[in-house]
Amino acid sequence: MGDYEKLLENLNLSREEPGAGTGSWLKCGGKLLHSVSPINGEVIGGVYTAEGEEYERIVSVAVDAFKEWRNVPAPKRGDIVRQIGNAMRANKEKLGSLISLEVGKIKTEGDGEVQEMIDIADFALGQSRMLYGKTMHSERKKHRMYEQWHPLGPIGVITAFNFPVAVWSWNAFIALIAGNTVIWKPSSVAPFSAIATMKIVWKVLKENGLPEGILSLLIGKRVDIGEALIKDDRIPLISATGSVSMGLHVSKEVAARLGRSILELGGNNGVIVSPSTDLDLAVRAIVFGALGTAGQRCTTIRRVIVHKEIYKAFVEALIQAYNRVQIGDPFANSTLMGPLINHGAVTSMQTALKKLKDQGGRIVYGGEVLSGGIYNAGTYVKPCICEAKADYPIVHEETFAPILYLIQYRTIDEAIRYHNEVPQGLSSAIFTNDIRESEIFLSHTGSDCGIANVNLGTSGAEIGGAFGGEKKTGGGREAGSDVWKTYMRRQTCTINWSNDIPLVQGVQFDIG
Ligand code: UN1
Repeated sequence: MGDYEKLLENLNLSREEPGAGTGSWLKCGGKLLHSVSPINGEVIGGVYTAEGEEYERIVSVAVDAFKEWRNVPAPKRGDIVRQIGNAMRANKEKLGSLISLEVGKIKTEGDGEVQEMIDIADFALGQSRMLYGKTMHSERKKHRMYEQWHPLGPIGVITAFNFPVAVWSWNAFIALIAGNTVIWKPSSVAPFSAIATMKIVWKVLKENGLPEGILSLLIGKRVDIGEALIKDDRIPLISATGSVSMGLHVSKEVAARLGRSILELGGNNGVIVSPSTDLDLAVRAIVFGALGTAGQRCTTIRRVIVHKEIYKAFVEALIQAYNRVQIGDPFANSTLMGPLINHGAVTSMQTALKKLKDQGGRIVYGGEVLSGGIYNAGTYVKPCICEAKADYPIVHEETFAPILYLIQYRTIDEAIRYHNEVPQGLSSAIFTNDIRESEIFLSHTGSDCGIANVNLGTSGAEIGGAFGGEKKTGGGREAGSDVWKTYMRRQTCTINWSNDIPLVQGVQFDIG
């Protein structure tokens, strides 16, 4: 896993860092939070957590900064994001390594996560010149009507461990070009990735003579800091990524103050494998979809609904492919799957497998916790392939681990019914060479997810589209397309340039 002390040094990180700041660091009164690498269980360093006093300071500085930042013309805001993207380019290798070290994803995925930040920075730069509003023809003579988009305010972004920095950037860079300031509460499992990112972006903001509070960081306990953030009336929008139970709580609290929220919660993504498919292509895509990030993406493939006719051939090909996947040090070139995030994740994988067996399912490959050498960290598992029925309760749950449930089907209608039967609705795919099946899948009676793909897996979405899903996934959308609108305040304007006051809807109100 290389010389990580050197890595920290190259990213200007010390072994102990404060966990809150607005452009410079605050002295934090809270406990020291240790960041532990899942690769070998070693402590990377400690972060002092924020408490109430630091929280107040962060929010008030972000509120003040908003008043200045909203006056910077949108294309100029885009230029700042362009410079941030370039700073990410310059730091891609180092930051990618830190992400791999802290959350255990393989190095190419760690670097890929930084690339995702660069991509959204480029997108946001273009979007900064395209915050278009519509014009309408007024029904009244000599009146003009149009809509415009204004900045919203300081926004709160809560992110999960599995994409410790990219998901922040989808939100932050779009929020920035929209004229908002951003307060980020990252996962407490990946604080160093967040701190390193802040150090890179603050440098750019400082070089441009911008005030503090445009991009802030707040690492602290969910019970105090997280709760304060979601309940705070000064923060008109909260964007949160994480579990369904977390999302339910956030949405209730934000709705209770009539705030706006963007929720990107659990996925339980299914793919349908039709008899017409190119089996080799399907298997290759499914292995990446199921085992990329060790099955810890919200877009991970968890269910494969396979036609009965090709089931046997599919399972054999899949097992052969799983056998070729090397599990181990995420920094080794040959490794395709690193560790799970921590022992808790290993335990919940084992619990899910026990439930599967109790409910009548069968493990056909893997599932065990690995030991010996690097595996002694206790975070490495053999990925698991299981036979299941679509209606098992465990199949309807999202377990954040490399467990793949195989379900057989006979007709395309049955396959789609199985597919849509789970409470979550993030991402989906069909592997088919039959154009009618693919159109059924993409139609309004087909997949009920926010993302629907043909002949590729459910994960690895590009930033250019809107990212998010339906049902218990929360309904939020982040990243590309016209998602920027959620981060802005729409205003409809009517201008009367006549000498009369004509009223609409036939209302007469003549005061003589
Ligand atoms: C997540 O797991 O929360 O589509 C985000 C993907 C990545 C993002 C995943 N681009 O798999």
